[in-house]
Amino acid sequence: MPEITTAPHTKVSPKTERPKLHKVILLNDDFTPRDFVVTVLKGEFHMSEDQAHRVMITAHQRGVCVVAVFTRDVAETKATRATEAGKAKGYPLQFTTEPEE
Ligand code: TYC
Repeated sequence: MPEITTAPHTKVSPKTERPKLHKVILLNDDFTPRDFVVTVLKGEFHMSEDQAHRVMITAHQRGVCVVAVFTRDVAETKATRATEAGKAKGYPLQFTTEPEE
């Protein structure tokens, strides 16, 4: 009987690592009008009226709400643009980003 020797299995490592996703987080404040928050969410994050209203109310009631996740660059750009939209109207509206675990 001929003996068959097989080469040891080598671990295949993926060539491209998946980029870590970053959360965009909406922070509540006491001054920004609710309707304005909804408008920004719809404009910058392409949400429906219903989705945007839900996210706004969650931040209003709990202090913060995760809006969406993106690659780091996109998350930071969107958070900056949305925060600037509030600033342009004199509102303290804030969006921040945080890496996902
Ligand atoms: N708390 C604000 C108000 O009562 C509305 C608001 C909701 C502001 C969510 C920011 O992320 C926010 N006018």
